[in-house]
Amino acid sequence: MTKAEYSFAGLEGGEGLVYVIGVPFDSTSSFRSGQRRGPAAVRRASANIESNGYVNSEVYIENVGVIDLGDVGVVHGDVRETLHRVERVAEELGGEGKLLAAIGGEHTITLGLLRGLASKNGAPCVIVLDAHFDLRDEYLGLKLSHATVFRRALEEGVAERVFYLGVRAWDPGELEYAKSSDRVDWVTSRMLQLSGVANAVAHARHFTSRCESIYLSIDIDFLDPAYAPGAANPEPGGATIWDLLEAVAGLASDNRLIGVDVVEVAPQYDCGEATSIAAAKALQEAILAYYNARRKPG
Ligand SMILES: [Mn+2]
Repeated sequence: MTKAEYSFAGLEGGEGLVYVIGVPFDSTSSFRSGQRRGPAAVRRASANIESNGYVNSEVYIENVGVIDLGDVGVVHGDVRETLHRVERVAEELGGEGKLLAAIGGEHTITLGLLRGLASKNGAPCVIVLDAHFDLRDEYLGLKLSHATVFRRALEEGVAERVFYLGVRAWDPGELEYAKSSDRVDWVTSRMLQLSGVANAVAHARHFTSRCESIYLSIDIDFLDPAYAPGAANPEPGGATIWDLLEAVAGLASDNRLIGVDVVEVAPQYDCGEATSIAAAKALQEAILAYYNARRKPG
């Protein structure tokens, strides 16, 4: 691990309910790379916004017990070794009633996080906020890529089932795969707009109702490019910032949650740091929702 310039929410040390790590990796990025600078930008944003939530509006991040351990020492250009290192860190930090919160980096890092957490806790069910399925068998000749993450996770058994919110752009092959698997289900971005975020969250909760543990993965391209111009693979027709925070709060309010990540922020393409701030706010909301859920009896 290497020390980061800013810590998440500007917090230092203390008793931990939540561990934060950064994974500054972007080597398989195929369009607008630069997600290696995501952790620094999201932390900087998190240290400069107010510490209460949007939904969890009367709870404050400094009361949760967040420990930022810095960044995983990634190896640029070597996805296998980087995932191996992420896996070891996740295995060490995961479980025992703690929440692991990771800041990417490209979406590929989620595979390392799931491998590590699954080896400790068993495979979680994964809820993904994303414009894309990331279910290709291979992409640009690579089996390990930001576009294949959840195909590998399902095959390896490190994700029990996967539910997507906000998908709207796919390759015919991955749509076919998604339709043929009873371990995959989704609400498209269009259905989310038409039926509302509360229905989408209820659908996700139903699909994961029998799961022992939950992992929440937030690809910032879930948001419309209007709200997240600094996404690495922006796709029109996405969610609003209000939908993002409502969805995150609804899904993370669950004491089965063992991990959360926010990925795919490419700060060089950002405008006015809007994307980094949205990512920081979403991760903060997830942590506050989890903290609130843990405080409730039963
Ligand atoms: Mn993705």
